Amino acid sequence: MISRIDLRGDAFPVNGIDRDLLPRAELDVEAALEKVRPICDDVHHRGTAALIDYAERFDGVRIERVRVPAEALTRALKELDPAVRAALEESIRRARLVHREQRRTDTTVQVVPGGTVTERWVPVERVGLYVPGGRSVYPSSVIMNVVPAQEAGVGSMAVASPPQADFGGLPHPTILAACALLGVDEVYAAGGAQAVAMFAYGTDECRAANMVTGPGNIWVAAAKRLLKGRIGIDAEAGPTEIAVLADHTADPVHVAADLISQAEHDPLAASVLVTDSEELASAVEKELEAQVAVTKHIEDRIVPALGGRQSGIVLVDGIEQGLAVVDAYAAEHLEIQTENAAEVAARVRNAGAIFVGPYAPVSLGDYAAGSNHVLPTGGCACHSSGLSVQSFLRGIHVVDYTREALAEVAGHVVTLAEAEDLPAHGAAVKARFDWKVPDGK
Ligand code: HSO
Ligand code: ZN
Repeated sequence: MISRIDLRGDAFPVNGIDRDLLPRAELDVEAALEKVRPICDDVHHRGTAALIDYAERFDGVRIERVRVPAEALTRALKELDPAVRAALEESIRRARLVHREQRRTDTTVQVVPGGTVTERWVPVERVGLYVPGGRSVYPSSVIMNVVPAQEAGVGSMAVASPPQADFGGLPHPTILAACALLGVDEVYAAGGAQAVAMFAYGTDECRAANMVTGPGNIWVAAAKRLLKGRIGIDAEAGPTEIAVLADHTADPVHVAADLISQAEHDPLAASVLVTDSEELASAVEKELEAQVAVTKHIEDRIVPALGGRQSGIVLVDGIEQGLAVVDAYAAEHLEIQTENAAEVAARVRNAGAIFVGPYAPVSLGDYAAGSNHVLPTGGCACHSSGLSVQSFLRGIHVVDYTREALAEVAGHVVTLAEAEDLPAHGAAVKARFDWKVPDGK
């Protein structure tokens, strides 16, 4: 079901791992761009009317308005299963504990007497938070988007999630209940590229936002790529990924269960095991067969995900090589199931989130570790991090210099301005000190 990539012996590349050697989903966002462009333009020009038409076309339900009425939110919370409510509340509590600590304090550096630079952290004014609702419905993603935005101090936020035909054209009731629990009262029944366009351009119902965050399918990713600049984005977010770095000490039952857990999301989801133990590899292969047979979502998601070219078991000679592989892969989620797992984890450079040892499965992080589950995919973990309070803050430099402090460095500024052939830059400094304005040569 899952293929092997053997990098042992001479097969291990001496000049470092080329990412193309490793399994990864091919997601053609560029091709999707052409399809989402007219949709985004249409939302730009026709606003709510366009969103209503797309709800009918893509979500199979005719809606009258896109904004979810307040009563629907209150009702969803009232009717929420108490066990689900308790679990969501605990997830929120833990996420708040972690994200609260990410708040930044302004710093002022005195560069010279009379010359300071302050870094002031200012939250984005208004954000749109996208919560998928197609193949699966993720109230947990409401928490992972809303909590960091709230802890950052974002003043205005709106959630969008696809309308569901089974629920009278509203987003899924559990999504609505999660919004209500978090105190978010502005919710829209909009999905896909059209939801991103709604946040980017605004409509008569929904004021434009400065930024849109959250996971989504390829259409959401394409719309983010298309409208980036007009609106800020977090990341394009592709199908979910799990990599497990494991040695002979790992329990194959756990490893297989964790690989399946993320394969359950999507036929394009990636499950990768990196190990130096042939024995573990074989045991995991056996376990995968056994566990897949008795789970849900087998044919439509798990089998294609595990059997796809994006998944595989990578065999290496030792954990050193394993570390090189997982760094090159830069997984969204990386589990370390080895001897001295914490020490091995400390050496990892590239991962969206790292799960250490036998009792930190990715599912814990998906719901209730306190960590965020909106993480960089597709290898982007080598340059980006997951959603956090920081995602919603801008650090503004405030430059405050006295006459004396400027005078002290004026000569250097003028010299550099001249070196760059920008004499007017130098003149702006000279003008403050009765300096002769350059004659333009
Ligand atoms: N593993 C997904 C998040 C998620 N899992 C939501 C369950 N619900 C991407 O990190
Ligand atoms: Zn998950």
